[in-house]
Amino acid sequence: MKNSLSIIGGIIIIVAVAWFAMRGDSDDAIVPAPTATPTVAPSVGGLIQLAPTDIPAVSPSPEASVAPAAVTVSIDDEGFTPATVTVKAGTTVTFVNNGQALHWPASNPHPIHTGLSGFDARKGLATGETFSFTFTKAGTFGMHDHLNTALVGTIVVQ
Ligand SMILES: [Cu+2]
Repeated sequence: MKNSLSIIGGIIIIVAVAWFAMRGDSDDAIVPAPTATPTVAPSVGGLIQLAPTDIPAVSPSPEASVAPAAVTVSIDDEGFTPATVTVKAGTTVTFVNNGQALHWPASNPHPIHTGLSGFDARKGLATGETFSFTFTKAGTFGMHDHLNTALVGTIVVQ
């Protein structure tokens, strides 16, 4: 009993001394401490310098893959090929008669052809003959063979 009391008393004394000592240390350390913690972050610069190795290879010019500004559409006795043509505004489309009969490509509606002003061959094309039209107005335009209205197609201008 006496031993345990003295042990407890010793512990209390040690703790008290330690607390007092630490308190004293911290009081003394308050002045120098702030100067030790500030600005420490220049190592980030090292990471930034690693970045150049990640630069990808030079990519091919996207302009190189732009669709040609001239497209040919065949009209024969079966119809338009292709029946649906998608072009960018400003594209000139040349219609060529690859059939035996006369073919007359024109804008819908038949027979007035007012869907797209100017898109009208104004005559039947003989075999091998062509009619060209430059599509400048964006939209979707129906077309047909004015001499055989069963032959139809679509021009999509983007
Ligand atoms: Cu017509």
